[in-house]
Amino acid sequence: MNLFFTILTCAVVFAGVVVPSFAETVLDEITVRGQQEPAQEESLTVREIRESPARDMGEAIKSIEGVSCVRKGAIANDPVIRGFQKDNINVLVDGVRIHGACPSRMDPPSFHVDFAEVEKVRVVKGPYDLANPGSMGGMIDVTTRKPRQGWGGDLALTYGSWDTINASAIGSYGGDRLDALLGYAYKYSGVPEAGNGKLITDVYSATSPNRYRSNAVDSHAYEINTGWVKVGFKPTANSRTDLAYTYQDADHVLYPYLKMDADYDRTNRLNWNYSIKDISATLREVKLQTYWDRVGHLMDDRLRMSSNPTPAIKRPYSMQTDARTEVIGGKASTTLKLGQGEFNGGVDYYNRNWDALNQRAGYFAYRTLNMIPDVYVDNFGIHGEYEYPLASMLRIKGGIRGDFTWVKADHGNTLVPAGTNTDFQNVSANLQLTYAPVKGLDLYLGLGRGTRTPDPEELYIDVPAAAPAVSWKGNPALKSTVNHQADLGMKFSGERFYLSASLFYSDLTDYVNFYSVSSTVKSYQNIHASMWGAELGSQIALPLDIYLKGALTYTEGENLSSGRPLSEIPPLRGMVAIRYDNGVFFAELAENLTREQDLVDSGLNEQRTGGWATTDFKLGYSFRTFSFFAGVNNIFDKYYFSHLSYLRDPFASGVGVKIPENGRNFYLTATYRF
Ligand SMILES: [Cu+2]
Repeated sequence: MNLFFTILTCAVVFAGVVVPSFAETVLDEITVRGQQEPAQEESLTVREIRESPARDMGEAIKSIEGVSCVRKGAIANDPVIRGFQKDNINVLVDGVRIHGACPSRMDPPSFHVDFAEVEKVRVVKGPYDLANPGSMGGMIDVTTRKPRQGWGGDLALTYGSWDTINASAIGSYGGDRLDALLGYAYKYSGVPEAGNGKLITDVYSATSPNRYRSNAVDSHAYEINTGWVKVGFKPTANSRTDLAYTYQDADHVLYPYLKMDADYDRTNRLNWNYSIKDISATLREVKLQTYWDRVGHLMDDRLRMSSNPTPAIKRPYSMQTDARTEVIGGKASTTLKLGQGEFNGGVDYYNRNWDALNQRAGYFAYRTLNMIPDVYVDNFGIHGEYEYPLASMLRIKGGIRGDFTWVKADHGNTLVPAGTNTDFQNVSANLQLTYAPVKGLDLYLGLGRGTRTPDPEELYIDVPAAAPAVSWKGNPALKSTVNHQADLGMKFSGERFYLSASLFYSDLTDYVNFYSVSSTVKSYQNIHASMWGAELGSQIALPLDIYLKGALTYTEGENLSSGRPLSEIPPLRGMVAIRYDNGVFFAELAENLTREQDLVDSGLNEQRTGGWATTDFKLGYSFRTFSFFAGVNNIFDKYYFSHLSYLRDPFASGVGVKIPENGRNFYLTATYRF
């Protein structure tokens, strides 16, 4: 602490003498967060994205109240909103629905967008997005960067502990009619070390079949190349069309949490948009979108001892899964000015295919098993929302959405025959009231009904195993989950501060719960569940360019059918940060605190996780179009575990095996903008 205050004092003196303050980025942020963002939404600002040493978007948005993530390796962080994860939330990139191919979720949707592509991340907490199917517990809306006016470019290079490299180059041109952007990103990392000085791959006993081979334990953790191009054209002054394409190739991604690692993960993402504005006094905007994406994923255990338990056995691997998923979709929407209010409505459609083939040695003799049996999901939806100012201090917004979903397995497995199908009809709706009795005070009430259909894995996955090993089976009889949620929010803000508080309660009918059917079978069941929680956030600008930030997040989930806690719920978490920032130079010290999680699902043998505190420090300096950032995370080299970052059977790589979080790590970033 003393060291920090010495640095801080030096910084204040140095900055006060040498550089005049010219930008007030953090103050702008306070204004946006306090006065412009709706109570149920949060965002990651451009500044936070620029400063963040995060390897991916999932890791970066952990800084938002109410958001955490599940980690299975050094990258591929999977966001969790409050207690909602996986298909209980939507993660969309420029409105594009993208899914991971891996049945063990090595590649969550957020993995398929490079952090360097990202301009803004908006998080909607609760069932308040009606423009997309399935935003039952919330939505993460990623907006990618657009070209700036004229010729421009951005170069960024981060180098850090364990040879971590985040490098990106973006070139763009923005004209009156035509604009274009070209980007490239390269990411690489060695295997991180935990606070105990051991590699995160070095967590297995000397006899575990899942331990890494000696030549793989310290191989690199991942290597990812991403390239993207975006071309825009304005046919008229009030219309625009653009086409964007991204290709991502991730190689050799280690997942010490699981029994296999990824050989590759290849993504294609194509997105076309057209919009026309100000058509008439009533017809304000019409938007059209079509997209296509495809992910191919191959994983096996060739880096683990299980692949070749004895030198006598010659085989490349003992298990492998070859998976792919593809989505094609389209949307049409319109904005109308009706009376004093505004109407937004539209229709959307998507088709998703998911196929995963599994091969295993031993009893299965490398027979190909239809793990996910070539499943097609078709979804058609229609939605409308109306926002109306009831009085100068009171706004009301309400809407409704209907969805038709058809699911069909083209192949069969030991669980279902080929041609098995099911369908769902769902209605989502919400009503939101914002009341501002005095300037600077906003009160919010949200009532929402959100739905989501069971996904192909929960319905039809089949991973048979010879007992005593555990089989993993889908449940073809699953129903859609319905979330009835109430949100209360309060925001108190001024020129130099904001304080926000929110409280939610969620009643979940037919929540899809993973459970033990018997000691040798695990599957999914519909249960009655509830979740509640609260978040507190604040940012304050003090004199002498000093800023304080604090956040607190809590969620509790209960399986009302069994009276047990829900599994994988993040524990109580808080953050406090002090920052000196004069617009040219900044220094920030942050303390992250997490309480132990003892609300665990004993039915899945979920274990409690202890509490922890870590300290991060960063510095930054801007000189003309150059910026430099340097930081150290987990300064005191704490050895700790995140409750969400390990999984249970049949996904877990061993009984009692937990993967620790990263130990002390340094990074240096240089950016150049022209
Ligand atoms: Cu995988």
